[in-house]
Parts: sequence; C-alpha cells; structure tokens
Amino acid sequence: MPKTALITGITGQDGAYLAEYLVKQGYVVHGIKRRSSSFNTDRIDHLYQDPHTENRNFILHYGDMTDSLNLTRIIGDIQPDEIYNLAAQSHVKVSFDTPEYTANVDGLGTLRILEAVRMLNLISKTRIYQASTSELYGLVQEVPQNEKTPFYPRSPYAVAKLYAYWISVNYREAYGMHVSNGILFNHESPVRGETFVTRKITRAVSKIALSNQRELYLGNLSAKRDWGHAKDYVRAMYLILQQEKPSDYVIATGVTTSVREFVRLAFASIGVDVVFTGEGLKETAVITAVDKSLFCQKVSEEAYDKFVKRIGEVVVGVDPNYFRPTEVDLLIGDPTKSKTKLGWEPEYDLHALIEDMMLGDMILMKKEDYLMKGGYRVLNYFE
Ligand code: NAP
Ligand code: F7E
Repeated sequence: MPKTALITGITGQDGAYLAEYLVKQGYVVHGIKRRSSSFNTDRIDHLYQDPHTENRNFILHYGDMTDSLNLTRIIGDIQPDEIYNLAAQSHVKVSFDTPEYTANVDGLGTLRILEAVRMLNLISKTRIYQASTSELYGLVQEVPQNEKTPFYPRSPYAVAKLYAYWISVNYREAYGMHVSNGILFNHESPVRGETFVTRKITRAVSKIALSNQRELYLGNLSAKRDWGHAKDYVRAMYLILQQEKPSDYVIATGVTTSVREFVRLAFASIGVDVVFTGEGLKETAVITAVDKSLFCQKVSEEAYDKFVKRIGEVVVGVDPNYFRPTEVDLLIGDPTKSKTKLGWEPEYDLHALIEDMMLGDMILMKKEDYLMKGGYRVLNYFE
C-alpha cells in the first residue's frame, strides 16, 4: 500500500515542492486549500488530477486552519500516515498588522491538528511535521543557532510559532505522539511569495533590466539571513518524518548574507555591477558597469542598448515603510544535527539559488514585457 500524506498549506511555496517530492516517492498526497475568489493553485496546477481519474495520487480538500471541525473531518476521512503542517500566515511584517489572525492560524491551528489526531485515535499511526522557524531565535542569544539555542521571538508571527513549537513538544511528551519540529531557516525559490525580500529583489532586478521598473525600494538592507533553496528543505521535512523517533532539527546552510549583498549578487548574475553609498534612509545603489556579453546572454541585446544608458543612475533606495517595529538582525543556523542524524545535505548554495530565481523571474518578466508591448490584446473586462 502506498503511504498517505496530508499537507496543510499545499498551495504555498513549500507545500508545492513537498507535494511534488512525495508524489515522486510514491505517496498518495492529500492537500488542504483555502476557498478563494480567484485561483490560488498556480504552484500545484502541474500536479492536479481530474476527480474522475482512477487511483488518484493527488487530491485537494477545501479547508482552513481556523476550522477545527473541517480539519478533524478531513484527517478522519484520510487517516494519513504523515501530516506536514505547513499552513500559516507566514509573513513576519504582515503579522504586526494581523496579530490575532496570525496567532489563530499559526498557533492554535497547530493545536487543532494535534488534537484531531489524538481524538481520532491516530496517535500510533500518524506522524506529524510542524513547520517551525528560525524566527523563534529572533534577538539571537547565540551565534550560530542550534537546537539548544534559547528562543527570543520578535514578532507576532514568531510568538505564534513559539506556541506551535512547544505544543508540538508537549503532545510528543504527554501522549507519545510522533511529532517533530523542523526549525527551518529562510528558504527561497522561483515560486517564493512575491513580497518576501529575495523574490522582491529578483523580480525587481529582472524588471529593471528590461527597463520596465526604474527603482527598487527596500527596508533594512543590513539584516542578515541564512538563505537556502526550498527544494533542498522539503527533502529535510520528509527525512525528519522517516526517523524512528521524533525530534527537532535545525535546517540551514550555515552561511549568512545581508540583504544588501543579496541585491548586489542578483544584479551581478546578469552582468550588472552596483555599488551602495550613503547611510540610513539616504543609502542608495548606483549602476557602475555592465558586462555586455553576460547581460545579452541573460537578458537580451535589445534590452542592453537601453539599459547601458543608465550607468551612474540609482536603482535601489530605502523606504522606512518596510522597517519592522522589532527586527531580527542576524540569523545563521548550525545544521550539524540534521547532517549527522538525517544525512541531509543541501544541493544549492546562495549563488545557485540566485541563478535559479533570476532565471525564473527573467522568463516571467520577459513574458510580461511582451504582453505590455502589445504582444496580444489583453481584454479589459471593465471597459
Ligand atoms: P507560504 O508560501 O506563505 O504558504 C503558506 C500556505 O499556508 C499557503 O498554502 C496558504 O494558503 C496557507 N494558509 C495560510 N493561511 C491559511 C489558513 N487560515 N488555512 C489554511 N491554509 C492557510 O509559506 P512557505 O514559505 O511555503 O512556508 C511554509 C511553512 O513553513 C509556513 O508555516 C511558514 O511559516 C514556515 N516557514 C517558512 C520558512 C521559509 O523561509 N519559507 C522558514 C521557516 C518556516 P494560500 O495559498 O491560500 O495563501
Ligand atoms: O525578510 C528585510 C526584513 O520578509 C528578510 C518567512 O518565510 O523567513 C521569512 O521571514 C529580511 C528581514 O523574510 C525588505 O526586514 C529589507 O530582516 O524575506 P523576509 P523573514 O522576515 O526573514 C522566516 C524563516 C519565516 O519563518 C517566515 O515565514 O529582509 N527586508 N527590505 C525586507 N523584507 C521584506 N519582506 N521586504 C523588504 O522590502
């Protein structure tokens, strides 16, 4: 019999990569998606199977992390071998605007899953992965951070995830449940949400190269993150649930980079040198040189002729609206435990991650460019 997995948050970045990975491993994958007035399944459309298909191995259910009855019914119907609890209001800055909702989904949502498994007498059958986060370390108490580093959350998001972390540990200890926390450091990809900083940068750099955007505005350029690739990180989630005993694992690359340096590397990947000058709100990045052959290879010859005239101009500025009331300045993980116990090794380093993201966004922005230049008529329904 193939194993059955249930993924909450299947329409998100990690949900999509994990679903694809588990289908390849021979699993029957069930996912919970929210009802939305517009399509929200872009990232998993390639896995979709018509409900009339026989022996489907990819099945979606409507649901919401705030609805206990719905979650309990779905888990009862599916009786999954593994649950990957990835659903969350996952944006740190947005959590300051929606703290109660974030607590409900990210904190209590986890409790709802754990209780459902307990009440349905699935404790001995169902293993649970909880999507914990490096944001738990917040105002870091130790560098680098490992599984024993004390937590100091710095946002409503992180505080909600702190509850989820400890309630998972508590259910493991109180009821002997196979529940594990993956403490994942930032991981990105070409399908990363557009308002997280890496994707915001790779989209903007692509648009700026095509002369469809003049400037990119960011917040704290000095923040440092340990960035990996989501493709590598979902493999770690799977490995965590294959262990005989549940435990908590840090998943990270062990390398940290500032937002400022990420910007520089994203431009450099298409042959553009930028230099940062000034301080605080006055800090800017200016184009200093363009490598013609790399730019033409990565963008286009047509775009080069226009872009090269921008040497000496500002392409990045600071907007304080993107600052957070309390910031996490530095994250760098120590993945020793996951490397030794799980045998996990990431395949992507930061350069490979940026190449992958820039490739994805360049294709996307070239398509947009084509449409904007009247490639075909876009209907305006409100005309
Ligand atoms: P994401 O792209 O923002 O995806 C979040 C998913 O949760 C989406 O499918 C979203 O649905 C769903 N969701 C949100 N609210 C929901 C609700 N009330 N009920 C049901 N589903 C809901 O996040 P991600 O980057 O894939 O991250 C996956 C998980 O890992 C999250 O729990 C995140 O907090 C955690 N995490 C992420 C990172 C990272 O660097 N990516 C690091 C550590 C931990 P819609 O598509 O409808 O919005
Ligand atoms: O910010 C700074 C910002 O929003 C990274 C989530 O997946 O990873 C993610 O949370 C840094 C912060 O990710 C902008 O202040 C500067 O210091 O990409 P981010 P995050 O807050 O680290 C963790 C591990 C999670 O668990 C979360 O779910 O970049 N920054 N300028 C900016 N950030 C954004 N978003 N936009 C800016 O313009």
